[in-house]
Amino acid sequence: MQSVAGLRCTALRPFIASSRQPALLLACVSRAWGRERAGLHRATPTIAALKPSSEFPADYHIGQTSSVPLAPLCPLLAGTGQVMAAQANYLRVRLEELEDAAGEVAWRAGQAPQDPGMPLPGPGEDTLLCTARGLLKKMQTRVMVGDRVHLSGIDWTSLRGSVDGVHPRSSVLHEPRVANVSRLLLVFSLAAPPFDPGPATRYLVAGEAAGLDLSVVLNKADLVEAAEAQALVDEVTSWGYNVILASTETGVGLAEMADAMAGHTAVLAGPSGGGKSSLINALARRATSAAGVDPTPVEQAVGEVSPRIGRGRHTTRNVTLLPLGAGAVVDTPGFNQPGLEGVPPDRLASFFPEIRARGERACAFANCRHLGEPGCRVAQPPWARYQHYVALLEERVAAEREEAARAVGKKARQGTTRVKARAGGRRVLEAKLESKTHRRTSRRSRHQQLAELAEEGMEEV
Ligand SMILES: Nc1nc2c(ncn2[C@@H]2O[C@H](COP(=O)(O)OP(=O)(O)O)[C@@H](O)[C@H]2O)c(=O)[nH]1
Ligand SMILES: [Mg+2]
Repeated sequence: MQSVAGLRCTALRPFIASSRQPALLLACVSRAWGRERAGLHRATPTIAALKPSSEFPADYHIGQTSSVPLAPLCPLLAGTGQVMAAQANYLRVRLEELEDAAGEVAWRAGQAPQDPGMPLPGPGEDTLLCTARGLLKKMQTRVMVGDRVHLSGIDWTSLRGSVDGVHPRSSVLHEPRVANVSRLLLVFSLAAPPFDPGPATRYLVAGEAAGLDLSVVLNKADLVEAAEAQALVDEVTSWGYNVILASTETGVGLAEMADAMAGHTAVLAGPSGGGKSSLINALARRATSAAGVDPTPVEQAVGEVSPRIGRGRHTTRNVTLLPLGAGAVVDTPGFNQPGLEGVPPDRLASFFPEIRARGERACAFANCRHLGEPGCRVAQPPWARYQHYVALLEERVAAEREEAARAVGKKARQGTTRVKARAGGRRVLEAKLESKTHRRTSRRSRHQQLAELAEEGMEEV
């Protein structure tokens, strides 16, 4: 084990310091050799010899690369992270844990490693540019933003790695499309634009329907009188929500928001102009100054990828998780006025805390819609958002009826007879020729349907 001619000096640099860890050194050297052999980069024989280390395996010679397997070579180069962004074939993954040789967690983000000699990402270097391994693609496992993924082949020099597994998702949000969201903060401004309970209720119902733990942020507290702000805080609190009064101008409420989001993958949603992006920037500035790192505006961190990674700017159309302390946050530009398509009329009541508190099951009729039916315990006595409940119920009932009518029309169109106009305005029913529905499906479209089904199935995982 004398000669390492042909290995790139840079590939070895971080690991020589930790040559006490033979497995790590071994992995690094063989990985570099592997790439050399694959012709991925030209030989730069900068290091002629590596100091023999007494702890280095005696039977290992750096020249004998053929006996050393390639990545995932060394468990020390493996770990777990969260997908922050996905674009084309690349995933940006923020490292959360690194594993030791036995596959045990040896380091967690924000903590000191158990072994002080362990090489760790430098400040701002905890995000790796990764590709999904071929096996994952073969199994049609789609990786989503927010996914917790297993990484192997982590290369500190180029800040790259491979995703070789996806951990089970705790939740999947469809708009924006993010996995593992554990907290929703709905941001409304108290002024400019003023707070309006009607549209706010629509957001709250959509949030409840998504089954997320939600809080309400009433922002721009600096623009209204303290008494007015307090009155609105009290009103929304009386609906049954946890309310945070905030302002990016005065900084009020930022600490409370940071507490609510700590360690979570959070989504900020609400009407455009409420101050979501401004709040995220203020929170990011707060987090970075608390950590003693130079404050970096989030927009910059979002818009630009590290020059070391060498990727371009992410467009705002892509959902991106922004790192925020120990957690991450998703800004939602352009998700205005949720449509509530997934809310069936008979479930609407369960998305109002006021109705839940009144015991919706306590009405005389189990299918009571709370529109003043005899024995209804919800419609009376009057409560603040009752009119918004009724308006949304009417909307959902009408939408459902329309949908049912469309389905009937479709069925009629698919029937076996059709109306044909004859001379003199006579209309006769005529048997339909064999329609497309009864034709044999081609093998090609059968295969395509199967592939689509399999894909859907994988996405549900
Ligand atoms: N006075 C005041 N203005 C704010 C506050 N937060 C945001 N704004 C302003 O509100 C406007 C919309 O903010 P933005 O963050 O883009 O809202 P978004 O659409 O929800 O992301 C911008 O002009 C901000 O400067 C606040 O706390 N106080
Ligand atoms: Mg915004």
